[in-house]
Amino acid sequence: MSQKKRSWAEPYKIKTVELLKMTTREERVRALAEAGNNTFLIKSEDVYIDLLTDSGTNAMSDVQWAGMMIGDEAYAGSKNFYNLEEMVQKYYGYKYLVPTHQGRGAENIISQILIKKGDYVPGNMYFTTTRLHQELAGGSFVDVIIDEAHDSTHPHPFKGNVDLNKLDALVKKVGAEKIPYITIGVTVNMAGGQPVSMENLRQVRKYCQQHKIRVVLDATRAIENAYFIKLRENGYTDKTIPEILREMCSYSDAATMSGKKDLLVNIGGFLALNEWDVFEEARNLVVVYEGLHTYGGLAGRDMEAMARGIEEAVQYDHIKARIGQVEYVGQRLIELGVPIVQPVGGHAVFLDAKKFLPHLKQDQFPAQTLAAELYLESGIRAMERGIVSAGRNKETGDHYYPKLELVRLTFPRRVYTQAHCDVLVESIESLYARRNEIKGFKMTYEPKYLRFFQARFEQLK
Ligand code: PM9
Repeated sequence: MSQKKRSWAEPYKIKTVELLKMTTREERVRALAEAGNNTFLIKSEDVYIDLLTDSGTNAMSDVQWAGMMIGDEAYAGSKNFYNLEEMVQKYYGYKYLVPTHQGRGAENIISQILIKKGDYVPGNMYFTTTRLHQELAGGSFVDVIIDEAHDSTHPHPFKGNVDLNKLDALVKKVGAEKIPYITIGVTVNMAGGQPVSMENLRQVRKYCQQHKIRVVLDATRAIENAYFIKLRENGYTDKTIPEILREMCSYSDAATMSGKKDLLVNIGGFLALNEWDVFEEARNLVVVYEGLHTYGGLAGRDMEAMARGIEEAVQYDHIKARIGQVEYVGQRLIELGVPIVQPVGGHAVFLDAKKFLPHLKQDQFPAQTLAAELYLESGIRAMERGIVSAGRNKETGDHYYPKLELVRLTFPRRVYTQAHCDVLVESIESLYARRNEIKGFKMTYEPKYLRFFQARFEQLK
């Protein structure tokens, strides 16, 4: 007898609510014009469902809020730092901890310590802030992700994997001494939240050990990656999320972390290390950029919330529901024939703007246009992850033309319900129905660094 399918529900109940403002189309037209058609520049109070990012937008639990009340705000030696250090050692397995205000603080420090001018830093697809810090330190980023990652519909279960042949080709071309480390993002944000397999991490570790290249994990969404390994990789079904996470980290020398994602807080990050010498330098540099090495730009209460967030984030019920929500939206869009990145990733559903708006050329900014149109349609805010985010080649000055031209619908953790998800799907469905009428953009203002945050656009006539 076949078993009846049982419904799914969020594994929490709601204790405090924040009221949402519904806007009219006229109000949204005005708000978008003031924002130069860039969703980053829209005021939050003009947004109905905010899927701009999963960064710092999480809902904290009562236990985390209780932790905020026992913040030890001493300048030096806060007890919350020691608690955070213990949690990072326990769940991630690194020996040393340097707290930072957020992920890019850790990226800045590790880049400055390890990269010399003229070095190369391979990675499994670029991430905006990570690559910029590598470049500012004098390095050049080289993409060594497998080809499948650049194909929005390839069904590879671990599209975040490193292509060892590409890595080897780089080592042969420039020499291992010019490669201080490889960055491995788990999961890979710009590829659509795609995971890396344990087998691949093991192979990269082995190769890098042979060539004396360090492995630095971008552990920002490592817990989500661990869940995909449990789901998809042979030999891991019966392992717990903490066991998988520890094993993943064991194949690296260090990790940069934006706690604003996996760790269920609104601010915070860290650099975690195993080598004493590198730690000593990092502990020294953090004083220059962030604050003393026992707070790194954070209040004691922020460190406590992050320490408690780690324990909640590795719970199976939490991570299953978190990724389950993203999967739910992804599957509904697939059923409607809307082009999205597949397999559905961990933190977001990514609309394929090249396929959604095939009549627009890439330098008419299809993903930027689509994100703006989604806001006009429904008040839902998403983010461009295409040519604008990719920026310009620092040598030639030309735009990078990434294969993936995406709009990211990013899910804050524990914030929206299944009903919000249904509203989202219906909004995209009606936008898809009128896709042929949508005109592209030209860029009218372009800042020098990380242009996607502040660039402005005008609609083409
Ligand atoms: N990610 C995101 O929305 C926020 C800034 S970019 C819009 O996805 C990875 C994989 C990230 C990330 C931030 C950082 C930087 C590093 N690695 O934002 O500095 O996704 O805490 O972290 C954002 P911070």
